[in-house]
Amino acid sequence: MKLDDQIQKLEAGALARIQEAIDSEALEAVRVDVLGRKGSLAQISKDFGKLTPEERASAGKALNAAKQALESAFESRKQAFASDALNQRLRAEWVDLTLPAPGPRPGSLHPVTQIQDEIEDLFTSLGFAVLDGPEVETEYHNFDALNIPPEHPARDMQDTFWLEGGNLLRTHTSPVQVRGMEKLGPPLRMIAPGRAFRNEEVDASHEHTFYQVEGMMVDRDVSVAHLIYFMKTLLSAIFRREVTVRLRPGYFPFVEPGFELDVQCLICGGPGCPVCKQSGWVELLPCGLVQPNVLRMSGIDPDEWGGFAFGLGLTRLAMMRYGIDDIRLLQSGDLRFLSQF
Ligand code: FA5
Repeated sequence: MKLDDQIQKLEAGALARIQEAIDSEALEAVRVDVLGRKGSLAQISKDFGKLTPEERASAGKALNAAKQALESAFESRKQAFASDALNQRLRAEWVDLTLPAPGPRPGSLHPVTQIQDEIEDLFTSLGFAVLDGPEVETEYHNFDALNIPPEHPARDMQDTFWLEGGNLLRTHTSPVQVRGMEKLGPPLRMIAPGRAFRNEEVDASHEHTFYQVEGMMVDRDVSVAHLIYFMKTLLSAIFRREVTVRLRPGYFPFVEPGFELDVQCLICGGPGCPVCKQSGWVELLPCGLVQPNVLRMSGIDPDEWGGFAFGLGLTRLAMMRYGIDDIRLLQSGDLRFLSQF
């Protein structure tokens, strides 16, 4: 076969292979095979030496024409693959700019904050002031002024985080009673919600950091009847249903007589669970009539004035109200838990 004819045949075969290539890798393989340094066109040009000058001129022309035709066929096929790939990517990564933006994720108040707000609303409607006190307290306000002098065994009732310089992290909100009496004097109605800290083992119902609400009323002729009235009002406002409570004697040096108000465990309903330590009851609301020494130490004459005080376990109240069976969830920061409220 004449070299010109061979070139034409090679060109036709290569054009067909270019069209049949299924992707850019297959196309590149055909290009190397045909147009590469050791490709079929290069092989053919090796035979030019055997030709007459006329034949060589004609074959050279045919070779150049074939080379140009093949190069342009490669180029247009390559571009077709590139634009296919681009279209595919555009389809996959298409963004509808007309869609409305996702709205802000709504937050909600922490369950303890929700109940604290309700308690504040209730007591302000009953004429109580809402007071705040420092979390880093003096030994005097946390213990001495509450009739718990140094060496008093009642100091061991609350494991204390002592700080350098004799201060401490308050173990209860009761020091705010003292600050309230010092600042406002009698007659006095106040509550003080806030954090308390104890250096104790953490379990389903005990945290090292938890919330209490202190309450105090100082006036003339305050009796246990007043105390019970306010405790009942508080519990029915919070639970909005019948809850079983029991009142038993309780010892706190700053009240006399002192009581423990327990609520029947709303997690298990009574038979016992880890939250109520299998007892069926949860300590929620210790309270009592203010010990005369406490009034006296804050400059109030106990012969003229009397009072009641209580220290509600706010974190435990939140557990009872919402049926939370582990106190540690409340400060876990776990959004799966918190977003339920
Ligand atoms: C007191 O802290 C007294 N200051 C309360 C008081 C005030 C009595 C005024 C009389 C007059 P107590 O240690 O029992 O008492 O704690 C009060 C409440 O806080 C408990 O009933 C409980 O509900 C809650 N509490 C105590 N320790 C923890 C803890 N580690 N984790 C969660 N809640 C706790």
